[in-house]
Amino acid sequence: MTTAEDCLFCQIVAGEIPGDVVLSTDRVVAFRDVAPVAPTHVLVVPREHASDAAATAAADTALVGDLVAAAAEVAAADGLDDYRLVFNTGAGVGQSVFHTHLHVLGGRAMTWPPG
Ligand code: D5M
Repeated sequence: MTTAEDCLFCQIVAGEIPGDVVLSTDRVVAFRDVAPVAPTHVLVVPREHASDAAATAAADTALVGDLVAAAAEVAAADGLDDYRLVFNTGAGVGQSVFHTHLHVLGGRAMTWPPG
């Protein structure tokens, strides 16, 4: 299990490793994904470490709303009317970083269902 001490996104939040930060509040930080899969690909993360969105919700339900509100700000700043928000939850669906993060994806056409 990833702990706050060895967590990549905690280190970005703390400014210990660089991130292309586009929004920062007392509760959340948003930075551009290092391997973008769309013209806009931003990750919105809580400052407080938790392994996934459900764990964040269990600890602080309102924080999930803060993540979504920040995602909407990021999308608006990039001029997006249409965008996709994704919380991958579990390695089986592609979660690779075990610090809650909300993907903000936009700027190209997308299909449904996702792969
Ligand atoms: O998404 C984890 C995402 O994190 C994945 O799209 C790559 C991104 N990533 C990994 N390292 C970094 C750094 N250092 N900066 C920015 N983005 C990064 P998941 O849903 O867990 O698969």
